[in-house]
Amino acid sequence: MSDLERIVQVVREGKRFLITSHENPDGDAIGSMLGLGLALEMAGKEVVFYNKDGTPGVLEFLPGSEKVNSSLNFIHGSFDCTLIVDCTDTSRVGKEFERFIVSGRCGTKVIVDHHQTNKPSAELHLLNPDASSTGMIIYFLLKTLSLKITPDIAKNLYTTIVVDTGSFRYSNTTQETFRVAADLVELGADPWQISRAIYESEPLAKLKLLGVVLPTLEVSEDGRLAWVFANREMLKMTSTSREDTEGFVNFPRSIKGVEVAMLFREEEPGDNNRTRWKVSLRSNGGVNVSLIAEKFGGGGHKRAAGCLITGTLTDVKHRLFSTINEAFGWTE
Ligand SMILES: [Mn+2]
Repeated sequence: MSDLERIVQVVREGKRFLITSHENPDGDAIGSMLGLGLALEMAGKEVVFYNKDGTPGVLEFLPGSEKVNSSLNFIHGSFDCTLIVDCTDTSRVGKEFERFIVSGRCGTKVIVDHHQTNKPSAELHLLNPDASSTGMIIYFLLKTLSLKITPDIAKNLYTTIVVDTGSFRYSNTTQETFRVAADLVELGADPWQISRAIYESEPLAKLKLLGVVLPTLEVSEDGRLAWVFANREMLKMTSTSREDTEGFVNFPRSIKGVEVAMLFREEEPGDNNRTRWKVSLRSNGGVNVSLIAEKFGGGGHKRAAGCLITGTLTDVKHRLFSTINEAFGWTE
């Protein structure tokens, strides 16, 4: 039996499901969780939604977003099945979830994802690196299961596609993307309402933050690398939080000739009070930045990846840039 056949069986037979995704969830993570979970609820199943960081404010417009728990403390009993979406590695769900796995209450663990991986960490996997979003994989899974896609489910799944394709602009946008999106619009997703909610509902403070981050823009001598950074001081100064840097990496990426763009975001200090930087990497297509992120213990896709590096910004940049130059045979 294939994994897909077994997943269909586990989902049909199961009564109680836990659905989760990676920390710092984006629109694909939350939209996939809700799109899948609402469909299971419609089929009469009990579903518990869990994400360590809850639903970010910008995604609260998603139908069902209030159902997402940010703790497993109050969850009793065991599940028949745990579905982990938009995430290949259970450690990215967080420590609380890893303890939950050890407690043996997860039932069959299923990973549904479109990230590239060599070692997924569950019993069953539904992986398709060619899918524009995890929500697209969920869409086909719901079809296979003959589950109805209600307007609320359509809104969630359509959102996963919009955010992961950069509004149908990135190279992961295919004929199929438009076909599925068109179907979801027919089923009740409103493109204008969704793009307005995602892209044109920015808090003023986020634009103030952009105003202090953009002057940090630099380009390497050969013009291949470009980056900006946001330190904790800037966040404090503008009363913003880390999630407000979302999308900033697109500014260095938009420069003509740039092949790899980066956003360095200062995180809470780690052990020994050492500075840590969350690095978002974007490729304009020629090179695979997930290879770079993996070298620093992170991961992602060919064109979008991330990792966490400890050290001063100068040191972190130096290590990262030499790794990039070496990996792609570019001379500094
Ligand atoms: Mn995704």
